[in-house]
Amino acid sequence: MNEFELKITGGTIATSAETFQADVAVRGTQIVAIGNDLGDADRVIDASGKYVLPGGIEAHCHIEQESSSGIMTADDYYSGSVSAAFGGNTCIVPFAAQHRGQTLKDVLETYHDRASSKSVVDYSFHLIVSDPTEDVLHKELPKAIEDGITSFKIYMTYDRLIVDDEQMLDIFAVAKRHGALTMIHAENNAMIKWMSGKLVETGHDAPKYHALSHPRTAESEAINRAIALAGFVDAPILIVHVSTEAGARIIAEARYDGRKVFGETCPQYMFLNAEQMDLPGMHGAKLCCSPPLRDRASQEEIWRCLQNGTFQVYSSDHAPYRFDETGKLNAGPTPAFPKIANGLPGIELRLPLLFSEGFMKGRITLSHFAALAAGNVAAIYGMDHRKGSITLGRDADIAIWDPDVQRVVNAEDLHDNMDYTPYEGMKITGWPTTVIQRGQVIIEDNELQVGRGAGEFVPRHTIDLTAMPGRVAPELDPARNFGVDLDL
Ligand code: DUC
Ligand code: ZN
Ligand code: ZN
Repeated sequence: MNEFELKITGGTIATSAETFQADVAVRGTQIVAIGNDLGDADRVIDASGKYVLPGGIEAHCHIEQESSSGIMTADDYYSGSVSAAFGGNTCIVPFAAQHRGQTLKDVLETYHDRASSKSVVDYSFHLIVSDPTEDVLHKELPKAIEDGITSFKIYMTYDRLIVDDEQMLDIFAVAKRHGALTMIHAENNAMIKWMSGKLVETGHDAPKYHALSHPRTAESEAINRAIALAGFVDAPILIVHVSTEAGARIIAEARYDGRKVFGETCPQYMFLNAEQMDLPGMHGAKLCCSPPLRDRASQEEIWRCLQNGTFQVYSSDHAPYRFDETGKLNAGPTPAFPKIANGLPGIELRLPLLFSEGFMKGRITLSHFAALAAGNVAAIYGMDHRKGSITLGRDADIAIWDPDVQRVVNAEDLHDNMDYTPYEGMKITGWPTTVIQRGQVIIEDNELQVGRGAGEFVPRHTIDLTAMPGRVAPELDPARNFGVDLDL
């Protein structure tokens, strides 16, 4: 009997912290040795000339989720997770969405059912909270956190999802008390409605006007407000899908001031721009997402904020709606832009795009790539006891990247259930050719090697804020408020 079940030899390993040459050995589901001259293994994978990186964790994706207007995403947990795996991911954290009137218990049961029999990669969920009743706040959220769902998303826009400032404070207080992280879709609802109304009234209702209807200031105003509200109770937040430099700057300043704020951006804000929405007929609908695409200058600014660490998280925001009546054109063949389903696919290309344009072109280091692919997300979302690094004792979740593979993006080659990709025709250098999850090869020779349901639910730990001490507002601090303890 050999000492190890699997050994990966000759590759260059990268973690968020370092890049080095070594072999990696796996026993059972875990990484048990890293070094040279390791013992024999049942199976040896030669990774000479390749990069041995942590399996990606896709922490922002919408899979088998009904939108607030009832449209189901094109991907279920099978196609979504298969597509994620082919793109070098071994774990996904999609949303379990509460629509008003639903209990979180029912929502979570539904999503556990959807995922457990289909997902080929490991998974957790972020809850979307749209109805923060007393029960939700004080019973259901604490229970969900106890069960390992330690993050939830709230919306500052969309009539059926929006929470007001007071509700945000309620949610932040619960998150802080129980060790959870609140993700925020930060856009000013009134500005979007006002602009959309004016544009449609004046006959500007083609898809490309979607980009104008979500002004940059709508994002920066909402980010500023979210940070002020969360900062008041000293709760940790993560601003998702940031699309503007102004928004990024507010996050960077808040972090400098000691606020517990994280930032996320997405490939669409780095690789696409609103000019590309100026297409005949309804084709611009393929690029309608919120926040919207911006201009070319903004693409460069978002790259800079990724390079300088303002964004710790880089996610696809995979929200797959096909270009047909099941998705983008759900409201009819020629809907005005406010009725077009919002979102872009990208779960399979998130990492290849960043590897090719970021690492291969010298914009980020391999370690920074590993951090953005997996390490940062694992630490921020409470999975780093198992995921996110090539480290002894962690799950053997590994993607082997071949820098010599060249591909031209073609929707037909992707494994999601979409009929287009916004990245069609882009040239990509480097691809994850072998993907390993908990020691089992799941992608090899361009083929899926496991069946439905090979993924497992990963309970997450509470949010570690050791390095983000922060402070509550003086009005909430018994040392400075006449001794009032509100016991938040
Ligand atoms: N927000 C998201 O996070 N994804 C898709 C659409 C949206 O508004
Ligand atoms: Zn959002
Ligand atoms: Zn999203």
